[in-house]
Formats: sequence, C-alpha cells, structure tokens
Amino acid sequence: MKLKIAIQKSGRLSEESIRLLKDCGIDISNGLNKLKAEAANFPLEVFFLRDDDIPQYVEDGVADIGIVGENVLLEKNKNVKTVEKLGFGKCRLSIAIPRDKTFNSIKDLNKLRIATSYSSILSHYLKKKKVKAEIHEISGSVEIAPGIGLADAICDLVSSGSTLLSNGLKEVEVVLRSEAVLVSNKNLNKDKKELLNKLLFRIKALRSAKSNKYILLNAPNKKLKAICDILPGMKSPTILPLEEKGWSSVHSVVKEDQFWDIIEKLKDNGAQGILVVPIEKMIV
Ligand code: PRT
Ligand code: ZN
Repeated sequence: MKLKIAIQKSGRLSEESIRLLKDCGIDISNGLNKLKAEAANFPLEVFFLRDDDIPQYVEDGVADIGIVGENVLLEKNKNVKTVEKLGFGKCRLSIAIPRDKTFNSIKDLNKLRIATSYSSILSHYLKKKKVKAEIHEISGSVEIAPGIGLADAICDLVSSGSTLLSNGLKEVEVVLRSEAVLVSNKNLNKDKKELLNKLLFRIKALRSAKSNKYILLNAPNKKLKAICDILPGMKSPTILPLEEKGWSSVHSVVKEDQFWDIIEKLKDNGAQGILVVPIEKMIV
C-alpha cells in the first residue's frame, strides 16, 4: 500500500514541494524528470503534474493527496479536502488598472473589461461586491492585456508587484490571499488515512519548528522569576546553575513572531549572553 501524492512538475511550487517532502525525511531524488517517482524510505508514490490538473486528480482518486495553491483550488472548485496550509507559494490575486487611471472605490470597476485566468473567483467576487464588469478569460500573460487594448483592468497573481510595475499597472483590490496547501481525496481508506496522518505529523513538526526558536541566556538568580514569566517555553523553561555564583542559564522556546518583544523584555530584566538558534523539528 502506497500513498500517492501529486505535486507540480515544474513551476513555482515544485522546488518547495520536494523540499518539504525531503525535510519530512522522504527522499525522491531519483526520477525528478519523470511523470512518476517512488520515495526510497516512505510508502509514497509521487506524480509530477501541471498545477491546474492537481485538484481533479485528487478528486478522482488518481492521486490520494496533492500540493496546490489555494488560488488554483478555489478556481477549479473540486470536491477535495484541505488538510494543511504549507506556508510557501504565498501570493495574492489582485485587480490592477493602468497607473494613470484614478480609483476611488470598487464601484469604479463597473462596466470595465477585466482580463484574467481566474474568471470563476473573480466573478464571485464582483457579484459579492455588486460590481458589473465584463470578464475576459485569457490563459497567459494577463498583465499585457491593458497595454494592447484587450482590457481596461486585470485580475492576476501578485507577489513582489514588479510585474505590475513594469507593465504600468497598479494594484487596487486584493481578491484573495493564497498559499500552497495540502489537499486530500475525501474517501481515503483506513490504511491511506494512517499514512497521511504520519506524513501530516512530520509536516506539523516542521511547521512548528519554523515558527519557533530555541533561546538560551544567562540570568541573575534574583531575576529568574521575572524571566521565566516572560519565557513560558513548551512546558516551562529549563534552569541550570552556572559556575559563577548567583547566576543561571535559562533555556526555552519562543515564537518567532514574539521574538523581538521578548528579547527587549529579557534585556530589561538583566538577561545576558542571549543565544537564539533555529529548531529543526519540533514535536509538541
Ligand atoms: O505549468 P503549470 O500550470 O504547472 O504552472 P503555472 O505556470 O500555472 O504556475 P506557476 O508555476 O507560475 O505558479 C504556481 C503557483 O505558485 C500559483 O498557482 C500560485 O499559487 C503560486 N504563486 C506564488 C505564483 C506567484 N506567487 C506569482 N507571482 N504564481 C504566479 N505568479 C506570477 C503571476 O502570475 C505574475 O505573472 O508571477 C507574476 C507576478 O509576480 P511579481 O513578483 O512580479 O508580483
Ligand atoms: Zn498552471
């Protein structure tokens, strides 16, 4: 019994999808240029596909699970289950207009021709916002549509914004924020569910490791209580006595996003020699 996963063959999600599997201890280095590869050390078969086809393959059960952008998932609207957000492939689906056009509110999009590869998501969005625009479905190079007179606006994926900039466009509405997600077929049998859970356990360990840091510091004993209150840790901080009298070494885990605030407070409470190191895997 093998779990079958579909990932993008070549594109923006390919490298990170393979790295994710690798960081989960699953090696698929043989066969990257093929349609299919087998993992060496996990019952996993990998299919390399176009991202647009992944939701359908997972719905049909040709693949049991897949990695795909939420933008594609929503546009294709297939009957699959989103299992886990993966934190890469982040982008937004946005409406943009020529830089020299004024824009005060979404009502300004009324009667405009908007070029997009995301006609389903866009039409739902415009309907919700009570805007009546003409949607032109095109499959590639959407950003050039206003320049060649094909449309008045576009709705396309944006990450750095440099494509919009170099085409004389400005972003005026964010329709959707997207990242890569792990999706699953809704009717996995018991054995496949078990394999998926095993994989998911590893993915979650990586994800929490990434959002946490291991911190070590020296503190005067009389400040230990205050410092431990700042540093809750996984259970509670570890305290080890230093050779120097009246001082201890404190070890704990801090959340990446609280990191700078915590460092400030620790310093205010007399912490010294603060070391912050990345965590590779974290099992909570
Ligand atoms: O061949 P296949 O169909 O598999 O690939 P594809 O060409 O359809 O997709 P690909 O590889 O371009 O993108 C795969 C997925 O990556 C998308 O579905 C998104 O979920 C995610 N992603 C993240 C992006 C971007 N960021 C992104 N910036 N996908 C596309 N872009 C494009 C965008 O369309 C525009 O042309 O990059 C340009 C804008 O980038 P900036 O940085 O200039 O703003
Ligand atoms: Zn595609």
